[in-house]
Amino acid sequence: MRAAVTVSLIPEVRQGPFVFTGDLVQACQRAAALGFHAIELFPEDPEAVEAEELRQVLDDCQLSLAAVGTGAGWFRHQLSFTSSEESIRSQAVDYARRMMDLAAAFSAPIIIGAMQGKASGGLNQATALRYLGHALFQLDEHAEALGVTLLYEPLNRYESNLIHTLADAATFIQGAGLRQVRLLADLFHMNIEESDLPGALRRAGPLLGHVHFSDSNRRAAGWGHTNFPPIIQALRDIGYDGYLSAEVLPLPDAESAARQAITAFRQWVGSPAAG
Ligand SMILES: [Mn+2]
Repeated sequence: MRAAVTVSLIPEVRQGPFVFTGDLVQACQRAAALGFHAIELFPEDPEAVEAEELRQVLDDCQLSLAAVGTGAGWFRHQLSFTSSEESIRSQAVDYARRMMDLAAAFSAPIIIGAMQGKASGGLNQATALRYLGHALFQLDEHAEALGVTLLYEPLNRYESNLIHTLADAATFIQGAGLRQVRLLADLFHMNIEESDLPGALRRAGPLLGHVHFSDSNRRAAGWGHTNFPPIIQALRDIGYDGYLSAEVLPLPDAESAARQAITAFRQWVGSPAAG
């Protein structure tokens, strides 16, 4: 397992669970200095990031790109896969595809979180899920062509009303015949929705593709009341070898949150070689 930290370039969501915000070069330098292996990037838009510039910064800092978030599609453009308007749904898929093109240049997956939307405005749950399945199916095909996976993140009940648990997400993914989609297990959302975190991770098994390494209060691991050792043990037991990515609030400040996240990683996971 390897340690990643979130970097947001989206001006609209400075209040979000992003450790570093604003300046990509500075963020990468801090992430590397603290010992992270990778960053998880939330670009302003797919075209706002020059792939060559990003590659240069990552190379200079000896960092990998763990994943690329698509949240700006919703926060900046209100694009959602479950909009009641067909044109918005298709723009949303197009936006995510372009983000995937950027991420695939680094063999990184994109994350589908906020863009999944919710059943609202007269749209019922069954229809919303059908729209979501249709969007993911189109992205699944694009991912297969590019040779990458994509990550679907179940959100807690206060953020979406579609799918809340890893088990329901796995059923949905398998039922829709999606081949490139993996589960993103966010330990903060899971703390609200799951009855047994290690058990849910074990059942996710090989479908698990990414972990948001966050405590119960969305602060850095170790600064809430989540019991991490059994969670790490479950990840080891299923042979998970992906990222633990610190998607946490920058509290009391970005540097302290990042330092605590990597300290917790070293305490509970150890060196990357110990996996
Ligand atoms: Mn998350």
